[in-house]
Amino acid sequence: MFNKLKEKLKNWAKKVSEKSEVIESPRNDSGEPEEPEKPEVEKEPKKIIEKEIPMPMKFNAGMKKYEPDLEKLSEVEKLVEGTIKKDGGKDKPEKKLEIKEQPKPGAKGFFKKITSKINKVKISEKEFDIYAEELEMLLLENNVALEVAEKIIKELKEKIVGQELLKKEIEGEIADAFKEIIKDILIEPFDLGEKIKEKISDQAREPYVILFCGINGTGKTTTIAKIADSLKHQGISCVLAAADTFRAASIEQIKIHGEKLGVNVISHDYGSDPASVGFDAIKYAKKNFIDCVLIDTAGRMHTAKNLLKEIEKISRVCKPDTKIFVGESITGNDVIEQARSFDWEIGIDGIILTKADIDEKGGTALSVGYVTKKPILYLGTGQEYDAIEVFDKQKFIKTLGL
Ligand SMILES: Nc1nc2c(ncn2[C@@H]2O[C@H](COP(=O)(O)OP(=O)(O)O)[C@@H](O)[C@H]2O)c(=O)[nH]1
Ligand SMILES: [Mg+2]
Repeated sequence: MFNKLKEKLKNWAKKVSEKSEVIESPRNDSGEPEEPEKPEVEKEPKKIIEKEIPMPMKFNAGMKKYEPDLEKLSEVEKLVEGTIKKDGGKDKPEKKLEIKEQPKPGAKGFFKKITSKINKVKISEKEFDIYAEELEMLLLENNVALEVAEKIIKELKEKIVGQELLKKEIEGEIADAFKEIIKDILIEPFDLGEKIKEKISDQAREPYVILFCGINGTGKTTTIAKIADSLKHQGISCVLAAADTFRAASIEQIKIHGEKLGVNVISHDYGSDPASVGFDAIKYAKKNFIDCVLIDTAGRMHTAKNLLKEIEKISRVCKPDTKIFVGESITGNDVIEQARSFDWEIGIDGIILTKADIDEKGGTALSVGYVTKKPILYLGTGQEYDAIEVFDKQKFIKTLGL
């Protein structure tokens, strides 16, 4: 789920990090980059004899004392003859013995050498603009709406341009900036179950009515069945209104779900007025103390005027507490246009994005809420009844690998 966007954002941050020039290393008084200082050398350097001289001893484990090894002893004699003068052995070795200078750990120069390796980078505006173009392309390719892509880029620019960042941390800094921006873009969803419980705890005992709308095949009927199942698990009783009287087999489809779930379905004939099906379902719920009415509707093209008028009538007659737009996560910018049309016509309260399980991109989920200013309430993640997730901002951000 959403793997493409996740991968692209990660690659982009990595690229910016790798290509950023190091601008900050220790400088001298005239502002020139300082050469790393050579380590200080001790005045009286320690001399190290690099050539190993074999010990003329053999360990005699049984006797627990050392015995001279005569063969080795003569070897050592030859070696020493070639390196030390015979005048008492006081002179320094000449040829074969090498002297190595040892740096003094903890000295000032040694410390400076380490600090010069801590590279800081500063991304200039010009540099950012080059990367920004690429970022905009990858966001658009992954279904992020143009206005959301522009917002992300503008805010990212404010957050990282001109900042002095440690080179090794730049990728993480960019990811953190993305995280904050996306957190801001996503609208906090409300808890549908809580809203229903709030209303039904009222003395009046009116059922909570939810109207589902969206174009053909987006998953409205399947989603209604999933929600009914989820509400049942929360102790909330439901009745379904088969108000899609338009599409062949739609009434049978919702009846099959009702049977499987043990939930009643109110239906009329094909071609009858969908508003009156919704109205009857509400009447039934009131009479039978059912907590919630879920109204299915016919899929309609968001551009078809008469069908939009029809949903407006259902909404006017049934006065739903919540109107939910159901759209496919995979359709990108189209789904935003659909949501806008339904919002314009009836004023939606929330969004359910279905088929997130087969959406590799993820940009729709990132932008549909921001553009419509309506929260995503659930993500549909498959065809089974439990394949629905409450939309969680933190979880979404994590899914994007941020
Ligand atoms: N993969 C996947 N398929 C889904 C999801 N939701 C619905 N579908 C499938 O989408 C198709 C259309 O669903 P349906 O509920 O009839 O759509 P409607 O025309 O809007 O009522 C069906 O085959 C569903 O099983 C989902 O979240 N993931
Ligand atoms: Mg349907």
